[in-house]
Parts: sequence; C-alpha cells; structure tokens
Amino acid sequence: MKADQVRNATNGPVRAPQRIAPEARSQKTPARVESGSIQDSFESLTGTRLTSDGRLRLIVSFEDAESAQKVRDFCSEGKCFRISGELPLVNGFTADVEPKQVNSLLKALPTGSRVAIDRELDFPDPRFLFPTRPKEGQAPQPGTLDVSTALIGIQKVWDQGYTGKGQTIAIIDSGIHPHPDLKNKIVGWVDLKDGEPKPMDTFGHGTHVAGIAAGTGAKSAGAVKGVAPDADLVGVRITSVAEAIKGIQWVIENKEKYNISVLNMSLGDFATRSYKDDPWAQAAQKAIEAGLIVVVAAGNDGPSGGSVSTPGTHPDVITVGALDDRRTLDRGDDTVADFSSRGPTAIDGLTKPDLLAPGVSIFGPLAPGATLDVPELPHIGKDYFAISGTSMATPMVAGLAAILKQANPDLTHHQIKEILVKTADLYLPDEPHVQGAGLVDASEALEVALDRAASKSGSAQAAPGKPDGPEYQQGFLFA
Ligand SMILES: [Ca+2]
Repeated sequence: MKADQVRNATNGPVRAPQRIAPEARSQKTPARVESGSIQDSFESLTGTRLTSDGRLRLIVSFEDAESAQKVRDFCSEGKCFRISGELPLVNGFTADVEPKQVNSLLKALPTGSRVAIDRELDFPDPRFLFPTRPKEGQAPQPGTLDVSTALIGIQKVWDQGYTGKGQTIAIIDSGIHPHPDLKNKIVGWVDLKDGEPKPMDTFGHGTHVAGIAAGTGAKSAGAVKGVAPDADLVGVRITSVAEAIKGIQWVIENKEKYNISVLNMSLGDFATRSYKDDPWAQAAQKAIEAGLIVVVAAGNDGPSGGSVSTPGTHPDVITVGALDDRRTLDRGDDTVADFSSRGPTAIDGLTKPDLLAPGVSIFGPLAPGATLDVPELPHIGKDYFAISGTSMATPMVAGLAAILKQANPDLTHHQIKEILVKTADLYLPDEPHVQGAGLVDASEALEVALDRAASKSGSAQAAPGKPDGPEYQQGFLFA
C-alpha cells in the first residue's frame, strides 16, 4: 500500500471512532481554525462535532481566567454563543454556535482568545495501517507483543523485579473493557461521554492500548503480556477533544486518589496552531506541571513531514513514533513505520517524535465485539488481536515510564524523558524528525534511573514496589 493511500484512508491520527463511516472519513477535509479566524468554509467542517440542533461546538480558551470571565460577561444570555461545558484547566469552555455566526463571533472575541473545533476523535481504520511487506522470499510474520517487548529489552527489567508495581497508568482513550488480562487492575474509571459507571469499551482501542501498557497476559499464559504487567490502570473514556481536556483535568484531580504517575494518550488531532495556542497541548502541559509523566502518540499521518498531531506537538510531552520491527529480533530489517508521523512540527518547527517503540502488528487484548476489530487482522482466539499505529507504540513507553518511576520515585517527567531519550538506541539511518532519539531501551533506561536513585541516597537502590510519594516537583521552565 502506498503511503498516500494510507493517509487518505485514515485521514490522520486519532479522531472520531464510532460515528464516522470509513467512506465518509475519506471525504472529510481537515477543518482548520487558526487563532481568531476560521479559515475554511463551514462546508469543509463536515464530520466535525455538531450538536443535535446543528450548532458547531468550539473550544474557546484564554491565557487567564479573568479574560475568560470578561468574554462570558460580554456574551451572557446567549448573545454570542451557548456555553455547553466548562474547561477550567485551560481557562475556557465549549461554546456552541450557529454556523453562520462563527465569523462574527470570532471577530467579537478579544485578542489572545484561542479557538479550536471540538472535533470528534477518529481512530484510524486498522486495515489501512498494514505492516510493511516482508522482504522478498521472507514469509509474512504474524504480529507479536513478545518480540516487540523483547526488542526494547524488557525481560532484563522484569528479571530485576521491576514490573510497574505500585504505579498507576491513566489511559485516556475509548475506554477499557475488563478483559481477563486487565480486569483486576482497573482501580479507577470515568466515562466523560456517556457516564457509564463501570469500565467498558465498545470500540476496542483503549482496551488494546491498556493491555500493551499493563496487561498481565492471563488469557495467554503470559505470552501477550504488557510492558508493566503489575501496574494498575485508570480508564478515562472520551470521544472528543473537549472530553480529552476534561479527562486530563480529571486525571490531575484524581492523581493522589489512584496513585496515578503516568498519563497515556494514544490520541491526537490535526495540529493547526502553535502548541502555545492549542488547548489540548496546553492541557497536557498542565498535567506535566501537576507531576504526571505524559506520553503521547506522534500520529499516523506519515511519512510526510509536519504530520505530528497535537498534543504530541508540545515540546515537553514524550512523543512516540512507531518502529516496524518486521516481527523479528534482528535489527537489520527494522524501519520507521511509513505511517508514523514525522516532524518537524507543522507550526512551531520543533523536532519530533522524541523516540520510537514498536508499533506494527502488535497483539493486545480484544474487547468482545469491538468496532475496531475486523476479520482480516491477526487474532489469537477470541482474546487478542494485532493492530498497528503510534497508538500501540505509546503505551510501551508509558509502561516503561511507570517502571522507571517504580525504580526511582523521585524522577520527574522531565528527568524520565531525559533518561529515555539519552538511553534510546540510535541505529536507524533516519533523520531525528523521523526517529527522534531512536528505539527506546528499557534496560538501559532502568540502569540510569537506578544509578540516580543510588547516587541521591548515597547508599542502596530504591526498593522495587515502593509506591509513588505524594510530593513532586512542579514543572521546569519551558524552553
Ligand atoms: Ca526486526
């Protein structure tokens, strides 16, 4: 399959799951909203979120809460828009506007107002993210999780007793089905779409992602085991950008309650403005400032440059691209997956992704009846299926981050990112904006994390299983 077919077929990284039929997706033009002006006509916004009464839902946010209040006061009683939800994390709200009023609304907003479309999330159709074809004369390899985890050196880490115990990874995604590999470790749950009280995932993306991060392999005698099999999980079910921002706020507010140390977002939206003006990227920054380790997918819009999605465009988040390991431990046949989004970032010109993890044909838990599942994909019985994407690479790094936090609870997001980048294996010939620092190396990263713990305490290493302490450093200054 040609790369441009991939792009057309999937139309970008993660966007609306259930709602948009694949044939409709390929027609959908990316909606673009720059700060203060909607560039496209309303027609091109087809496929974005409309309310039941035909209004366009926008995310309006501000530098500070005071500016937000001024606009509220000015626009009170529905004069400019209808406020449909609060987004205090980014000093903003969702505003529903009549399509014909959008431009006059934007003119009425003060300078510095940030306006984005509250797009429905759209996960790529897994059939369009095929693994790269095997070399001539080579048999096609089935998907694996064990090869990919072996490739990042995880066994050595497990052998040292580090399995993510005492850490919780929050998964903001389509939900988590209580698959046998996951059900005893989902310690927290919120559904910001429908308010379902118990963990569920009709789409199947979040369940798969959660399994790569922390699945136990219970249904496969440990064969399909996640990177941090003893870590706990929190599921945050969302289906739109605004819900993702609310989800980040929920994770920050519930960090201590569930002992959440890592936030995984195998999600993204078109990056149409600087990360400084992008509400999702700004919300991700708030999560880092709150002491969380934030790991984000680069997106599946490669191989062209400038294709990294938000919030992966934020310089501080750990942005993960996908390695195609050809399902072999031999590194000689490895490449960066064609679909893996490339830097430099479209608006700010930053080098991304930060690093790679395996992301092609990765086995993970299958939610029964998942919309994402199609018969063409590799399956192991009814319990597992293999799909591809930077969505699959991201939870490998999130699981490893949980392990590093277990090994050295004092490490901040920035320190963990620095360790991951410093210890990654740079063996592919690609530019940094294609592969970042290279393939993540779990055992090297653990070694550095332990060294830092030892040098800090001046004596023994941190004990495995020690839970995250309540204190954390506030974020550094952002360069
Ligand atoms: Ca290989």
